[in-house]
Amino acid sequence: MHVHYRSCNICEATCGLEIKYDGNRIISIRGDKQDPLSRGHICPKAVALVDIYNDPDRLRRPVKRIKNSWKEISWDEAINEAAEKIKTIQKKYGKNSIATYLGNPVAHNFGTMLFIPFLHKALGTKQRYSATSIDQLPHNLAAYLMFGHYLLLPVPDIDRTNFMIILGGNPAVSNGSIMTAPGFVSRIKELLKRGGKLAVIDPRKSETAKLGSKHLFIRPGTDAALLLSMLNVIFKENLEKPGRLTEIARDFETVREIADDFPPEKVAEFTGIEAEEIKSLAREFALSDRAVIYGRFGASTQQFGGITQWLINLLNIVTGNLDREGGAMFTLPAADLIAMSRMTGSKGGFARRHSRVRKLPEFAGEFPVATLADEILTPGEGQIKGLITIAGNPVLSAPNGKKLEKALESLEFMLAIDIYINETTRFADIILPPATGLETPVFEILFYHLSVRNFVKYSPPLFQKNEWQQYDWEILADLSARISGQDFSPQKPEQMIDFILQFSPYNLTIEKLKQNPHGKDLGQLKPVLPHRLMTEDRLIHLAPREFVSDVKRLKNAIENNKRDPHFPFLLIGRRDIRSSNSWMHNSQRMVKGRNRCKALININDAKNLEIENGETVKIISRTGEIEIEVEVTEDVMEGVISIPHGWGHSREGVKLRVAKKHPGVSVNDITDDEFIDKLTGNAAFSGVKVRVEKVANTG
Ligand SMILES: Nc1nc2c(c(=O)[nH]1)N[C@H]1C(S)=C(S)[C@@H](COP(=O)(O)OP(=O)(O)OC[C@H]3O[C@@H](n4cnc5c(=O)[nH]c(N)nc54)[C@H](O)[C@@H]3O)O[C@H]1N2
Ligand SMILES: Nc1nc2c(c(=O)[nH]1)N[C@H]1C(S)=C(S)[C@@H](COP(=O)(O)OP(=O)(O)OC[C@H]3O[C@@H](n4cnc5c(=O)[nH]c(N)nc54)[C@H](O)[C@@H]3O)O[C@H]1N2
Ligand code: SF4
Ligand SMILES: [Mo]
Repeated sequence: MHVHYRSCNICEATCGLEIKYDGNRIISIRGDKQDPLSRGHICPKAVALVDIYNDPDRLRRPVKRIKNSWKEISWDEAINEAAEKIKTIQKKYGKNSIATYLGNPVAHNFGTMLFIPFLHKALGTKQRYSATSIDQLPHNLAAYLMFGHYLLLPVPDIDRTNFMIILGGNPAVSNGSIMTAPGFVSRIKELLKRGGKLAVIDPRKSETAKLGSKHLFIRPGTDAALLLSMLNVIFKENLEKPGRLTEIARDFETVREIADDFPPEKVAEFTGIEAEEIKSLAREFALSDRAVIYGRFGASTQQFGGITQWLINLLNIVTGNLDREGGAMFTLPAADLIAMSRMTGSKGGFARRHSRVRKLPEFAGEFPVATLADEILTPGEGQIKGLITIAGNPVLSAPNGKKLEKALESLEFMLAIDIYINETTRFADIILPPATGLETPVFEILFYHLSVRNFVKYSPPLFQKNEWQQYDWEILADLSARISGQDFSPQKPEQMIDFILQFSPYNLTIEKLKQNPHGKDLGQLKPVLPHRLMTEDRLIHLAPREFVSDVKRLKNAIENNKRDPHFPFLLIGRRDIRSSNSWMHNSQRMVKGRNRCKALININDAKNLEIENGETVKIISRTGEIEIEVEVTEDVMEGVISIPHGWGHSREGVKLRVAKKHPGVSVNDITDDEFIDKLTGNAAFSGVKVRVEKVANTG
C-alpha cells in the first residue's frame, strides 16, 4: 500500500488529500492533516474522484458522431479531421466563424489554462466565450477598473477579521469562491469563538446564514441599493476612516456625492430591509476594528452585478479595511500572473469592441455567454458556424439552455474537448477526451491568487495516464499546430510554471515544490498597496465612469419598483455539497438518497397557492417552463423561489447512465438570456421573474 498527497482540483478550496492506494486501486481518500491551508478538511466530492477515475461512461478515446451513434476513432484521425473542418469553415466564412467556449474546469487545470492562448492564436477568432460571464465577470471588471488588473481581487482575511458580512455567497456549501478558504465552517467557528461576528445577507437563510450571528433577507438583485445606503449612513454619520488609503485612492468626493442620493429610507422597500436595520448594519461595520464585506455569486450574477462588486470594494475602502489585516486583502502568490503581466501586458480590458448581434461589451477578449446563441442563430457576416467547447456544459450552465441547444444543433461543426457525452457535447461532431482528475498534476495557479493565506502546492499525477491518453494541453498543442500549420513549440506546462515562478520573491521551482507534498505555507496575507496596483497612475480609482453612470439604472429600478402580476416570483439559485455544477452526477454516491433538485418556496406563498410540500409544480418564465418538486420552507424569503442548477440529464442522447437515473430538471431552461447585467453583460440568474402553477392531476 502507498500514500499519495495531492490537492483536490474540483472546487476553489483546493483541499489537501491523503490517498491510500495499491496498484491502481484506491483504498481511501482522506483530508491531509499536514496541508497547512486545508488542515485536513475535505468534502464528499473528493471521494468521487475515484468514481470519475473508474467511470465506465467516461470517454477514453476520441469519438466521432455518425448521425445518432458514436464511433471510436484514432487521435490522429480525430484531431486531423477537426483541424481540417475548422480550417475549411474559417476559409469560407472568415476567422470569426469559429467560436470557443471555456468551462469551469479549465480554471482548475494549469496545463489547459496555459495552452488555450495557443489555440486562440491559431484560430485568430474574436468569438471567444467562457464561464466567466455566467459567474464572476463583475468581480473582474471591478478589479480591472479600480485596481488596474482583473486578477487584483481582494480576499477576505477570514482568519483575522472580527466582523464579516457575506452577500450572495454560501461558502458553507460551496466551500468558498474568490476566497480559497478550505474548511470555511471551522474558520467561521473560530471567528465566532474569538468574539467575532458573521452577518449574512441572502434571500435564503442558507447553511452559511445559519452559522452567523445575523441574517437579513434581501430581495434578489437589490444589493447595490443596500450597499449605497450603507455608504450613505457612513458618510452622513462621519464614520468613514480610510486612513492610509486616502493617499493612494482618488475620487472620494464623487463617491460621497453618489451615496448622498441613497438614504436607507429610500431603498428599504426595494431591498426588503428596514431602514433601521440598514443603519445599524452600516454602523456596526464601520465601527468594527477589523471588518470585511465579501460578496460572491448571488451578488454578481444579477442585474446590478457590476456596481454591486464596485460598491463592496468601496465599503471596504472607506472604512479602511482594504489591504489591512482582518479586512479585504490581496495575495502575493508564488506563481504571480499579476507581476508577470507587467511584462506581458495582459491586465484585462473592457468594451474595446462589442458583440455583433446585441452589441454587448467584450471583457478581456471575451463576449458574454448570454449572447452566444444569438451569434450562432443570427445570419449575416460574422455568424458563428463552428464551436469548440473545452470543459464546458453551457446547455445546462448558460441562461436559456433550450435556445442554446437549438443553436448548437444548427452548427456546421462542433468539437468538444471533454470527458463525457453530456447535454452539450452530444451535439459535437468529434469529442476529444483528455486524461483527467487523478491522472493529472495539480497546480491551482489561479486560486493561489485568491487564497486566504499565501500558499502554493504542486501535486504530481497519482496514476500515470496510458500512453494512448492525452492531457488537455497536449490536445490543444496538437490541434493548434494542425490549424495554424505552425508549431508553437511550447515548453511543457511545468516548465512554463517554472518561468512564472521567477516573477515572485520566493525563489521556488517545481522541483522544490515536489519536496513539499503537503504544500508550502508562505505566510499570512500582507499589505501590498500601493506597489501592487496596476492602474497607470498607481492609484485606486474609486469612481470609474462606467460604474458611476450605471447608478442611474439602479435609481430607475428603485423608482419603478413593482411586482409583475404575470410573474410575481423572483428566482434564485443554490448549490449542493454533492454537486459540482453539472458534471458530477454520474457518481452514484453523489446522487443517491433524497432528491436534491427541488424548488424551495416560502410557507406563506405555498399556502396562498395551495401548494403542499412534495407536490410537483410548474415554474414558468418568459423563456420556458419546468416541472419540479417543491419544498415548503421558512428559509426562503416570501416571493422568492430557489432552484439549483446543473441538473436536467434526461435529455436525449446523454450517455451518463447513473445521472440519467437521477436527472432532475435544468433551471436554465427557464432563466433568460436577455436578463443580464447591462453594464457587464454578465448573466443575471438571480431575480428572473417566474410564476408558479399547480400541475393538474398531481397525486
Ligand atoms: N442557473 C445557474 N446557472 C449557473 C450557475 C448557477 O449557480 N445557477 N453557476 C454558474 C457558474 S458559477 C459556473 S462556473 C458555470 C459552469 O459552467 P460550465 O463550466 O459550462 O459547466 P460545468 O458543469 O462546470 O461543466 C464542466 C464540463 O467539463 C467537463 N470536464 C470535467 N473535467 C474535465 C477535464 O479534466 N477536462 C475537460 N476537457 N473537461 C472536463 C465536464 O464533463 C463538463 O462537461 O455555470 C454557471 N451557471
Ligand atoms: N458543492 C458545490 N460547491 C461549489 C460549486 C458547486 O456546484 N457545488 N460550484 C463552484 C463554483 S463554479 C462557484 S462559482 C462557487 C460559488 O459559490 P458561492 O458564491 O458561495 O455561490 P452559491 O453557493 O451559489 O451561493 C450564492 C448565494 O447567493 C444567494 N443569492 C441569490 N441571489 C441573491 C441576491 O440577489 N442577493 C444576495 N445577497 N444573495 C443572493 C443564494 O441564495 C445563495 O445562498 O461555488 C463553487 N463550489
Ligand atoms: S471542498 Fe472542493 S477542493 Fe475540497 S474536497 Fe471538496 S470539492 Fe475538493
Ligand atoms: Mo463558478
